[in-house]
Amino acid sequence: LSIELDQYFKARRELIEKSLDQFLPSEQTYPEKIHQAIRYSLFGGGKRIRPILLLAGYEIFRDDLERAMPFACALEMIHNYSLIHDDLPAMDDDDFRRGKPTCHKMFGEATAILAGDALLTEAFGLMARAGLEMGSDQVGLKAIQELGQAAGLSGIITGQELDLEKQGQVYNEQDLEYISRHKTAALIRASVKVGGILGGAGESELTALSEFGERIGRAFQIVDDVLDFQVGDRDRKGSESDARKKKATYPALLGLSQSRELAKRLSREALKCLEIFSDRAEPLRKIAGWLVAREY
Ligand code: GRG
Repeated sequence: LSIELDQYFKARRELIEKSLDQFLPSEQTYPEKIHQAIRYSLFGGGKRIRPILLLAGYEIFRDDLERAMPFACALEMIHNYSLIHDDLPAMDDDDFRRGKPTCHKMFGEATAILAGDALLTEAFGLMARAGLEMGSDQVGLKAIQELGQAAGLSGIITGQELDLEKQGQVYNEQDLEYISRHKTAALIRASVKVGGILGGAGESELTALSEFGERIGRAFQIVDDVLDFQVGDRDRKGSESDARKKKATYPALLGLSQSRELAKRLSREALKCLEIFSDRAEPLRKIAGWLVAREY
């Protein structure tokens, strides 16, 4: 990771975390436990990749990052809801996330379910308020529509459903492509695209951003699988490995080197999609490079 990109990530994370803190009630708000559970998960050491991608898409067109911040934070809230619910005993049944006990281990299942529900619901409320403040312009609504699709049946829900159905079952490359496109790429694609929508991108620019996002989203999932396969999640996040859970993954089906090749190919294709943009898309290009080279 270059020092330059490292500093860029750090600065963006600080901005995002400051806004997240402002958009949500404090831990002292009554009844305290649900607010504690929400903040425990939301401020538990996430990489903030999705909001960083949204802002990187936005900054191709505009400099006023604050305007996009409610949407960037909403995205991170939706992502954290999906992680809290994914960790529940009825789903992946994980005791650890990011090296710490999962939300339900700390606060109980019922509160963890509610914390996830709250993050999802508040995310859409936050975007609607921000959209209204944008006046008669429809970009807010378009952004909400895009994230609604990615968080819904065209995205993480169906991806998660097939992922659960294929656990311990026979699967093929088509299944893996479906799972990675829906479970992971949908939200990552929407991140980049919503940045463009809010920035005022034209149709062909939006298509380019969307195709870029789809490819880095798939590459991100493959790299996640590869890292899990190499070191096992107990070392990386403190949770049970995919192999032990008999999950459908790229390295288990194709082997490590073919999986790495596929991720690299997707990232090369992704970079091609950005050729129509000036050097204002440089952060987005650097992030794409980092996503496949990352080791955490
Ligand atoms: C609707 C319950 C429900 C789940 C949706 C997103 C999802 C499906 C489940 C989360 C688990 C998972 C492994 C998703 C794949 C995407 C992925 C690699 C998530 C981890 O994202 P990072 O690495 O997480 O960005 P951090 O910890 O940095 O926030």
